[in-house]
Amino acid sequence: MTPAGRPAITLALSKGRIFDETLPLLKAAGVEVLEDPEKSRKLILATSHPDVRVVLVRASDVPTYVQYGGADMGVTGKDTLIEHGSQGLYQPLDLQIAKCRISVAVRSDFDYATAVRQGSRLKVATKYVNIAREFFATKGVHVDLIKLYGSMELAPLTGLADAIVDLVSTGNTLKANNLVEVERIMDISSRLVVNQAALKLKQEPIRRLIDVFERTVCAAST
Ligand code: PRT
Ligand code: MG
Repeated sequence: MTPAGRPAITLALSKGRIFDETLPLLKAAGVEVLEDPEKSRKLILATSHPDVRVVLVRASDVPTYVQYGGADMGVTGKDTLIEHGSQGLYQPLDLQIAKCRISVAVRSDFDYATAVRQGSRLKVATKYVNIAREFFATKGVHVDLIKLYGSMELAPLTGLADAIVDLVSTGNTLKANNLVEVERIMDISSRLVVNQAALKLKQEPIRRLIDVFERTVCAAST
């Protein structure tokens, strides 16, 4: 509760692109974050709105925080939601931010099409094992999945894997590492997620934020 007796709202964000791209939406709702996460070491950031605070968590931890009520709301990539599962999360809005795609990439000298046609078993390194498993199963391609937590681009260069499943935005990282995108699995953007109990208990302030975000997203896309 705030000193005024109103329910406070905690919003979980991850540092970097999600934080940066959520700021204009907050601003439209009259909420300014009072500290720069790149400069401060604080994990709880006050805002200009006495009832709203921001907590900084790892991108892949946002759904967990919101699911268990450590935060009332959060912003998280569709990739993270699919990989993590979205049980118990209300997803009212696609915010159309932090856009990218999830793709399959291989070394430019690797003949992916022939390997697939011949039914070869592929070694695939990824952070997104569930998305990759589902994609290759649907395609009827046999894969050995290798779970990594970062720098996926390195795997084909070192012989750890034939292919990677990773996020691509400009494609510059692939190009710099002599990799090529051979399949586009799905387009990704970030969603607003809300704890279902919080939505009932703090309905009014949460609805108000959702409404402003929705209007701002709509205005930006027209
Ligand atoms: O970095 P950390 O391990 O802490 O966590 P994270 O990688 O999960 O977080 P973060 O902040 O990097 O990404 C959060 C979310 O942003 C992701 O879950 C996506 O929904 C979204 N997003 C949008 C992206 C990108 N674009 C993106 N380009 N996330 C990661 N990337 C990576 C990409 O994988 C590549 O390695 O950025 C690199 C550069 O991409 P190019 O193609 O522009 O060169
Ligand atoms: Mg990252």
